[in-house]
Amino acid sequence: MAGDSGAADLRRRTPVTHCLTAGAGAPSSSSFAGGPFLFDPGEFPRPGPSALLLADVVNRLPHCRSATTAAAAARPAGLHGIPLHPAEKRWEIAMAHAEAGGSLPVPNVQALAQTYNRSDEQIPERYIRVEEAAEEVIIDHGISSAIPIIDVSKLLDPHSSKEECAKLGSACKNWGFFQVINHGVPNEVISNFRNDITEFFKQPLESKKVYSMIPGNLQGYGQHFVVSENQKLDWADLFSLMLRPIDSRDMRFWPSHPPSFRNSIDRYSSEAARLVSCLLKFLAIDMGVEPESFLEIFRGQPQSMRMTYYPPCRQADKVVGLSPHTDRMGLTLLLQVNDVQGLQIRKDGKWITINALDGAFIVNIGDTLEILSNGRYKSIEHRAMVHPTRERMSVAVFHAVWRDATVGPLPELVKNDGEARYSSVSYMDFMKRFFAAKLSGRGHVESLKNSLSAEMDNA
Ligand SMILES: O=C(O)CCC(=O)C(=O)O
Repeated sequence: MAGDSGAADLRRRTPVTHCLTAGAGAPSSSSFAGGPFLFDPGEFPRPGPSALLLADVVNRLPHCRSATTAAAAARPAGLHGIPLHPAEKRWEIAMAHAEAGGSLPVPNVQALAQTYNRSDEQIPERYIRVEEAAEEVIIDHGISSAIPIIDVSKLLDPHSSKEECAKLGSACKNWGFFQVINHGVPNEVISNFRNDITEFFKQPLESKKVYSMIPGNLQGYGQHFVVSENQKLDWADLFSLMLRPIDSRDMRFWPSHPPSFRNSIDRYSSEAARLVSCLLKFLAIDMGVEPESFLEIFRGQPQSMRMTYYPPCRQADKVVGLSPHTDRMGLTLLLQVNDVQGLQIRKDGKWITINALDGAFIVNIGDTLEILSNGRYKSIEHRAMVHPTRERMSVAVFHAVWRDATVGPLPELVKNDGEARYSSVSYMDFMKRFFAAKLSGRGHVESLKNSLSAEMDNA
């Protein structure tokens, strides 16, 4: 297990009071995406004047696009190929998170559910989403089972590889979602991880609150994507962690209970990264691009995870567990933690329920991969719904391109297609756009399409 076993307690001992944007002096705050960005100087030692300039620049957000360029010019040489000092690397990672934004604080949903599920009182208005919850859903099991199932052992077998790879490509083009079986991730890794997640959420609220998100930081227990006081809210609590590269891990947020949790997260993370690399290699083959150079875009295998806890809701027909969204990353590996179904994907304008197969992972294409593929693969809108009497848990592990990558169509594909169907932006700009908006269906990826059309119209 990577990491310091006592580090979770550090957070309780070391108050997080130092403000990154304040320069080297006393704590202060600056407003960014709904809150000050606070950080712990002990965890992220200040590397030097160039990074201070970068911090200063972030203080001037929302002009962050040009600011990032200015900061890049002033940054340590590591970005241009010369290795960074570890402190500088951690600083950069902290900056990436800060720039990605934060969320307005909202009530804990598990606690709300305990109160409202026991009374006849209507749940708070901000959670009532009757129209959305009533949108047409196809529950027919025939259609659900039509979601492609990809057999990884067949991908790896020379006799069946070509055929299974074509099936994989077709799944990404027509569905953007598929399930993988015979994936080689040991059962024991999955079941330990599931047990520990279940144990974690079972704890009293006070024990979980130790890991609450810090404003402006995306890790920990709380909520994402709440950008306005009037916004409707999801019936779920989230817990997010950065998993890879290893030095992006902030052990303050890694739960120390149950005691095996850190180890089970670490093992699951390695297995997920291995499986996703394998799938990416076959996607490169399907697209006709060089696998090695395609995998380079995912250098260091940046990986984050979101565990979502959906409490039961007496008025389940009036709430949404997780708003319709697409994933911004490359590939997502989703594991349903218990046997309560709730994932729905939008196909041809209708919601379709997905029945997660026992022992399988659900994999989906994210916005980045849709763009890299120049629109061959589809990042599909999905949402999660809530059960009236049973809790539901899921864990999504997101795999991103490395943070200095450009998110844009692969040149080989543009050449082939005769046009780039999306704008190219730096990964940092891409992240800022994503977090600046609340979860909004395909809005994020469509905006990149539209900006290209607008550029062309203005040309
Ligand atoms: O809970 C689910 O099934 C979906 C989770 C999800 O889409 C996410 O975490 O992004």
